[in-house]
Amino acid sequence: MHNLIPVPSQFEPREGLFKLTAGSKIICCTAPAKQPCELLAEYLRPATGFKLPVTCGVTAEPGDIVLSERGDNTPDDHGFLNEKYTLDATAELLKLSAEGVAGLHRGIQTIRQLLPAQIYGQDVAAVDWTIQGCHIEDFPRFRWRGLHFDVSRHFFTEDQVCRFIELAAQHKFNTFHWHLTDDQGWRIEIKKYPRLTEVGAWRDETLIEKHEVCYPHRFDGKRYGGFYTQDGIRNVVAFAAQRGINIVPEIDMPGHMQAAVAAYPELGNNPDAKLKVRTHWGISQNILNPEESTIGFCKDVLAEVMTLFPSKIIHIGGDEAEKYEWDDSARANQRMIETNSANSTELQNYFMRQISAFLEKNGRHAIGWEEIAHGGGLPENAIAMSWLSEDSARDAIKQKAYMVSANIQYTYFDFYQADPKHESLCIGGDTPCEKVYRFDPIPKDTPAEDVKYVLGAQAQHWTEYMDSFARVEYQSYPRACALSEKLWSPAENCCFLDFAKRLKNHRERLAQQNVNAHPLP
Ligand code: TNX
Repeated sequence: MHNLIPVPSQFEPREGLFKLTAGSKIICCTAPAKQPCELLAEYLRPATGFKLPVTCGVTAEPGDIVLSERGDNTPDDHGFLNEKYTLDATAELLKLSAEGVAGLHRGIQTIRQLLPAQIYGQDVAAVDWTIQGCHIEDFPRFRWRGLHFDVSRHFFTEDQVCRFIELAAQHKFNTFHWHLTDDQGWRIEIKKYPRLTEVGAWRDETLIEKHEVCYPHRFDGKRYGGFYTQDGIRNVVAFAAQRGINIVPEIDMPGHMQAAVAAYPELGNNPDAKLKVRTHWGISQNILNPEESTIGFCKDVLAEVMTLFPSKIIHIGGDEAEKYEWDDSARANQRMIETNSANSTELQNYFMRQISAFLEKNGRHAIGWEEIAHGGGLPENAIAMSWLSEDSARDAIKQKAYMVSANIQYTYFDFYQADPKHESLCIGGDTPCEKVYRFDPIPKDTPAEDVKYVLGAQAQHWTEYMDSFARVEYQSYPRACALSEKLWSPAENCCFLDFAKRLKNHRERLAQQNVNAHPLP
């Protein structure tokens, strides 16, 4: 049988053995198919040493790979594409056909997995590059299959972010949620507000050990930071697009904004406070003020974000905005009156609605952590990202609004995956791989006709306690393999024991790429 992860919808073994050789060609005949063909050639080259030509207008000969798509490349209102594909391996040809180019992106990852695991390696190896004959029909169960990555708490280079995305693509994820700003560092260059990165991208030092447990807090005394230039961001967006991955950028507001307030004190509630970029973890009580000018600042930032990210969906945060400052501030109380808000929660709702409406005016949709629905419901057309409980997911669905599950019980990969005694420090939790595999993004008792409101789900990589990329990989794999299967494969094909068997072989693919995967399960 096969060792595909995620498991395809349909797999039938067939007679024959397809053999890739130095003489193989990659053939495609539509313009959109050319890029995935070239990516496939690039993928196959390091391990095989073959420089497979990508050609058109020739007849396929034995040993060739043929890619075709039928032109279904129009995204839906949320930007999602048709990802269905069919793959046929025979003694003569390897044929990948799809409705659209997104299906080719998924299919070329399947081709790699069908080859010997050394295909993921770097050295030209003396391997028989054969694929057992088969017929595969495959398509995703959910539209949004995501991995979230916090690059504020710890900063990761463009190359590391690209590797994160490449590994995601291998598991047929299609959404990369890039958490670019937070209290501990602002990571995206904004031309109109240079101090966001000049000041906001750097903190004086970083907490050592666990937040709120070890008193007095101890710090490392080392200035820390970094950011992406707009050109750097464009490179990452292009790298992701080449793999059929959409990047949903997040600018978190009105909380998790201490780095921005440190850069521009007039955005805060106490302009004289001289706040610094936060050096420890936990929720900051220093949030944006609710002035119209501050909402204007957020719109300016998002205007630049929209020039960099083609995503139809933009994340506006909204989580954990503690509003002690608003409750205590005469100006904020004045704003409550001006905006007809009965309290500070309603004032935040007003804030989020202005931002969401601005995105709508620009042809995009807002997504926000579930708190964007507090104090007045979800803004029109906004998507809820449910994290604390299924109730928020159910509320969104009841409102006939779309939701994405980031369920804290199952999808927080900053949580422990094994006995804490033997693990490096994590924020807490207990989320072994097998538990991830038990996750279902559809809230219990969702009426069948409302299942369509569940766009999908994603795993969270909050990086307070992940200070290296090796650590990120350790937290992510193999749990991301488990999640990928639950989001891609039909529920009736998902069986943990079978997954665990396939994972044994899949680990060899990860090992070929030196992925620092956790040994369990
Ligand atoms: C809550 S989940 C947060 C993050 C933290 C995370 C740690 C969410 C929307 N906000 O700011 O990093 O917990 O698990």
